[in-house]
Amino acid sequence: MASKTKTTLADSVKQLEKIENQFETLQILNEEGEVVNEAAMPDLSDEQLQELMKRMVYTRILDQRSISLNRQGRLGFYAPTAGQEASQLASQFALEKEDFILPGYRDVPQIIWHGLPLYQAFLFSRGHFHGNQIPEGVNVISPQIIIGAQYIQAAGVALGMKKRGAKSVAITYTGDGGSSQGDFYEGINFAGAYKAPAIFIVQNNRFAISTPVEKQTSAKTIAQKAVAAGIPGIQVDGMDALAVYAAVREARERAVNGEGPTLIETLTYRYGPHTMAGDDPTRYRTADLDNEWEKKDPLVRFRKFLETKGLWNEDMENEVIERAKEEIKDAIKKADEQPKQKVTDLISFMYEEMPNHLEEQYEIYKEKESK
Ligand SMILES: Cc1ncc(C[n+]2csc(CCOP(=O)(O)OP(=O)(O)O)c2C)c(N)n1
Ligand SMILES: [Mg+2]
Repeated sequence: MASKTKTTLADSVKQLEKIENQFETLQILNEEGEVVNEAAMPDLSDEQLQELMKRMVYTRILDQRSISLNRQGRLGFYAPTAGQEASQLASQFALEKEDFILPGYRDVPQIIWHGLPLYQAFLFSRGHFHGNQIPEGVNVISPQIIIGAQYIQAAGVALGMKKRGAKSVAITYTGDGGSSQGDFYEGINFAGAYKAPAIFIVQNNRFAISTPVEKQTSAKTIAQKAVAAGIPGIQVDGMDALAVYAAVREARERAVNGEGPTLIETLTYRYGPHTMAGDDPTRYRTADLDNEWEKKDPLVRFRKFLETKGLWNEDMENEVIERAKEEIKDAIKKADEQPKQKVTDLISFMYEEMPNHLEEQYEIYKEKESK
């Protein structure tokens, strides 16, 4: 009997190895911007390719400006995004307007490109309630700070879409750290069980603040965690906009065709600190690792690809940079012009119907504010 038990477990170990080794990384553009996987090439027009590049350039500038504005005390909470543009923007680019985004704190670019006015994103950073008043028709919620919670919400939104017969998807994002949360497993499992049209993205930027991904899990990939939920999982090169786009587009097709959710792990890197609250990446990352990832830069490789096709040049790049700077300046001005937030505003906008205990507090603050 003893030897039989040993054999059974040995088979399971082999099976695990086999499964793990089947998770390859989808890449379409290599670091030189050359197409290495023609078969997976997504169907995008020249204009769409240019638009995606414009958004990545714009967002890199937005990141630089947001960091400066934060240092000047003109923004509040900010989680830098440079390095993650392909992972963030190509995934949003694969969506339709009716799709719903449930972002984490680093995913502000996706919701801006999905329609949230920039000045409201700045107000969100400042903790101003108007930053959370999402305009009608813009299918996003405010960035979630509680890691993993958005996975549960996405499963629910997706199930709601399915029940209404909508041909749309809910997409959500977390990080390598977030993939260790219970909510992550509950979300993918629930959506799988109900074949809800959800797309679960894990942006694996190798660190959860200072904790390296190696300490996060003994699984070889995060994508393979889909197997236990009975849903497909794929690992993609998250510095390759085309690979990210192709994977999300296909996941969207499956979802709207009633085939259920997909888990997508994007291998990426954040160049900056975790947030602007004061962590020092040199304490937990080596310069060698930073250099290795900067060589994979999503903008550099996509730019090379477009230049070879005659679809991009310096003038186009400069035009986007200038436009970004102008629009950011206007948006921060508009954010500054918003009336200062009052405690009564905070109370009134928290719930659709004000609970009794808050009514009392509301009256107290109304009185104070009138003086
Ligand atoms: C439930 C929960 N636990 C802890 C935190 C504190 N916290 C904020 S960000 C973070 C690291 C998350 O890392 P990762 O999921 O890899 O995302 P990244 O910041 O790298 O994009 C932690 C632990 C939190 N916000 N929520
Ligand atoms: Mg991370």
